[in-house]
Amino acid sequence: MQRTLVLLKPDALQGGLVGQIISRLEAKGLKMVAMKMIQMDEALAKRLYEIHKDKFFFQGLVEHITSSPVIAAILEGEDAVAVVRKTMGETDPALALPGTIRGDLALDIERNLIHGSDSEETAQREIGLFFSAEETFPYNRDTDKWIIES
Ligand code: 3AN
Repeated sequence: MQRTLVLLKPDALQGGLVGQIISRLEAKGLKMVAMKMIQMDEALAKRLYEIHKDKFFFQGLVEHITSSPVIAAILEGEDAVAVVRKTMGETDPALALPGTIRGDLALDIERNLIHGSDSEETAQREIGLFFSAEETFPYNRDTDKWIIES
């Protein structure tokens, strides 16, 4: 089982899209093992996006992600990193396929609603930025046998 970090960005909250986005990830079968609302500060935003620190859009990215609270969650499942990325769709909502979160609900690359870790290694680092072990809740889901063949 793999874990990945998801952030519903300020545009998701402000647009009233949190429920729809979570609903898609839940319906896919991914298990939520942590979730909270957090107001990110500049230092946390810069750590999250440090890989983009030399890009032209870095300042706008930091300003946007700190402009309003976000919802942070850890999702668990087989290939959770790749599955979340597929469900999110391409970074640029104009290129994201219909049926994906960004393809259906977003229009602008700087307002693309959701962040999802891009590899297992990144996921571990990003989960550590947002959650302590005590904030994570492993539990059994009785429906798992109907979602996953073991
Ligand atoms: P993703 O969110 O699909 O993993 P990344 O990690 O390449 O995409 O980019 C992180 C964020 O930076 C994106 N979600 C988007 O908000 C912003 N971003 C990426 N590329 C561009 C770009 N060319 N112009 C403006 N913003 C961008």
